[in-house]
Amino acid sequence: MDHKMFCFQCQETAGCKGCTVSGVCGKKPEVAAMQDLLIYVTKGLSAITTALRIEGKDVSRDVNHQITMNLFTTITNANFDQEAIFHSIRKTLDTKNDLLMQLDNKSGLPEAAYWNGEEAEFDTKAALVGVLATEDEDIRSLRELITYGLKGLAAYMKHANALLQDDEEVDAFLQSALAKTLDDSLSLDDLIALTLETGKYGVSGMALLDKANTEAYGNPEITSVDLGVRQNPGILISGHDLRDLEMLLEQTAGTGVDVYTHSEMLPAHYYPAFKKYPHFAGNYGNAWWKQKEEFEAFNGPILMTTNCVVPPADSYKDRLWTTGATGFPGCGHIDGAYGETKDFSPIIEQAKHCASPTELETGTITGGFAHEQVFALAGPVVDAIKSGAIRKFVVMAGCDGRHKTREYYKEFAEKLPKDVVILTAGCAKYKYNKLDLGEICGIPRILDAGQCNDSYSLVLIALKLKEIFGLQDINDLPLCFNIAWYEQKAVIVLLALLYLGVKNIHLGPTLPAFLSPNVTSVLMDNFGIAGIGTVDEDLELFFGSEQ
Ligand code: SF4
Ligand code: SF3
Repeated sequence: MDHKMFCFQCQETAGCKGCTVSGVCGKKPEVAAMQDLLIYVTKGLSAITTALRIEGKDVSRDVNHQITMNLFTTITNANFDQEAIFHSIRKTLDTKNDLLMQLDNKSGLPEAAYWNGEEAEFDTKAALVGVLATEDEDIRSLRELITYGLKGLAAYMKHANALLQDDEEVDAFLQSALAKTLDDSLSLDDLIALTLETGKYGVSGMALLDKANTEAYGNPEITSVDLGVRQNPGILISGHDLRDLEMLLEQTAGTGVDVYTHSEMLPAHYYPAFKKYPHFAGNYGNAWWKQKEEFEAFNGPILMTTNCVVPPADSYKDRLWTTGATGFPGCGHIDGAYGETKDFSPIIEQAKHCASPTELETGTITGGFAHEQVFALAGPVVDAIKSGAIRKFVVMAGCDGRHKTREYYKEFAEKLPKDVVILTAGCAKYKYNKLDLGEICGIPRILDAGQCNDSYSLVLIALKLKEIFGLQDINDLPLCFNIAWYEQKAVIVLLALLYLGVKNIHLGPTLPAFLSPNVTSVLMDNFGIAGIGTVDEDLELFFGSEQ
């Protein structure tokens, strides 16, 4: 079948409008179609689980996990494997049929709850249920904004689940909100309220993940991370899943194979629990979008635990492995159910026959400024603010990406007034984390809290400062937000910030294509959301003309 696609969920969408022929990310139309259908049946399943809860019936943990896994699978740069997505649809239809039979009152269920097509019908159905199935552009915009936020939330829940932490209340909300995106009776105002409620649960999801990570691995602490390489062969681990890293470190211990982090796995070095592994070597390379050249040079196997996968070159495709929600056709995939120990031995065996990594750079970078570590530094930080040595903080969290316009963030960091400190989290930091921006009273001018989900740490830090300074409103702090976004995890971070009442967030390098003009106006009028201008204009806007 000839596939037409429409996807506009990420910042790099074609022409800032939508990918219609093939994804800029490399997603093919047939994969996009299966992702659309997977979202549709997952929404149908969520309508059933929501109705079951209303009848006072339990929804199992496995079903909650199936739903979050389905959403995670459709995040930008997670899964390019049509077969794998096809199986997830099949499995979801089976679960849906089982649960439908348990429901007494089926009135009011959407068509997606009933649809149970044969595999031969998947393509035809997919073409009818994509983003454009909602005709009104404002309703579509809000439905997608909510859905993308829920995808980000699902990803964070999945990471917490991997550490055996669950929150039924978050799953119940996530499913009811998914179901509501199919409900034609909801008005624009209802959907705006649901958007903010999604942000509220975004905070809960990030809090759960923070608890899961810190209970399992300790509180991040200031750490200097090596950027160079050693002599042994290595395995490069990328993505966000710390439990996968732990299993890999356990299984590589004593094998003569070193483990290096890549992109969003860098902050793993900040956790005390991972410091006990002498073969945990350092961080290799940069943000996700440079992986073609960097994975080539690494020489050993690469394990992608989550987004962002870039479709690999043939030269290293046999060294690229996926696990969890990720997948790429032709690459090895390591399975592992909830609570199971994954078997990474095929990757370790492959590594033993590979050359050691080619050195890309040398030196170190410093990070680990998550909430507890910054609270421990509260005295000097508060003194520096009171004395005027630190004039302002700028939150530059979020995502990196390949587009040239993102050079803005490097230049912005370089030109910042010398009394301004950057708070960061997520892979956005790779635009400036290797610059020497110096220190203020011993406090580095770039404070990296960790992964994108650790934006939660930045919020806790802001709330602590608010308390210390006795302020009523978070917006009265000497703090501004200049956030870079790319995929749907950044959407839930943004919604969480809006829910917490943060105003005047600047979002770049472009505003999301899925925000219609009217929805954009609502966000601008109520929250002061804005795009970015030139570096000089924005520096003046944030810090005044004297800078
Ligand atoms: Fe296009 Fe982004 Fe969708 Fe990929 S995820 S198809 S680049 S909008
Ligand atoms: Fe980066 Fe993909 Fe978003 Fe977790 S790894 S921040 S883009």
